[in-house]
Amino acid sequence: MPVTEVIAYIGLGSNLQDPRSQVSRALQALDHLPRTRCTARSSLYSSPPLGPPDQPEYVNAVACLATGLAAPELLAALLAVEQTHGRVRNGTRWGPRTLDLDILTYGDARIDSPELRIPHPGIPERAFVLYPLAEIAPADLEIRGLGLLADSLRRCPRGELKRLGGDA
Ligand code: A4P
Ligand code: MG
Repeated sequence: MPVTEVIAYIGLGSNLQDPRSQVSRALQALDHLPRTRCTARSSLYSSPPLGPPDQPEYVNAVACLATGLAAPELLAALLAVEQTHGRVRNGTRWGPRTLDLDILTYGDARIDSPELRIPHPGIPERAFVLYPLAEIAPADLEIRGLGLLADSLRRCPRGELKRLGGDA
């Protein structure tokens, strides 16, 4: 048994090969990571692509994990889940993908290496992260170096983000 568990929020995104199913299955996979429990899942959301516009809409969600994995171990486990979902990296930044799993926060850790940046720097301006995160996070969640989630949310219009019906 791990001595301490850390709360980590994970952003999920997909825009290829039945994105809804990719995200739903990935949410289940997160609950099966070693020394990890998924304690909350947001609804699924659809949003237009951030980045190159000539790609399909995304399905996004956020999950809350209680994990005994160290941050680099968690990243390795998430990359392995992406692989089982057929993720192919062709070098295009923000290009289409079957599954993307980002560590948004890991406790109150701040990590700044090329392999791992925590908190994820895109959080404050991404409606597809902020709104699902706010669905499952405490109202007063503070993100290290970025401030209160509630403040980011107020500054970020919902835009074309849509909550999808049905089960995650
Ligand atoms: N990496 C560094 N920090 C992290 C972190 N906190 N979590 C490294 C996960 N990975 C992290 O990622 C490249 C490397 O980032 C990883 O190997 C890891 O070591 P990648 O997934 O191959 O590249 P990427 O995702 O194309 O680039 P990037 O900059 O991570 O993009 P984002 O921020 O993940 O954004 N539009 C909509 N509507 N919805 C989306 O979900 N997602 C993206 C990707 C773009 N547009 C989108 C969406
Ligand atoms: Mg990514």
